[in-house]
Amino acid sequence: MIYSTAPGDGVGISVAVGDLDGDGIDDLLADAPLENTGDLTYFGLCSGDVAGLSVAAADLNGDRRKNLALGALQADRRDDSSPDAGEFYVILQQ
Ligand SMILES: [Ca+2]
Ligand SMILES: [Ca+2]
Ligand SMILES: [Ca+2]
Repeated sequence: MIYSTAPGDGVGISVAVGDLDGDGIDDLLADAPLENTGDLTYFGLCSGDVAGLSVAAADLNGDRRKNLALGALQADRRDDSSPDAGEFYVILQQ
């Protein structure tokens, strides 16, 4: 069982399954998009972006390994020019 350590974190709102580390065994990703206590950090994203409200695992670069796609509903664009316009990230493993 996966559970949150703080009320309102939203653990389980978004989940994805896919072999993210290439070991042949599917991995489970469960995000906490409403977490605001600093227990979860996405480097490059700001507090309040609601990162992880949507997640997906798929091979997006053709290397046969699943990549993680992550939506940040209330992100403001990299230059802060569009408040709450949202952003979308793809994480490519090395
Ligand atoms: Ca795996
Ligand atoms: Ca891939
Ligand atoms: Ca925002």
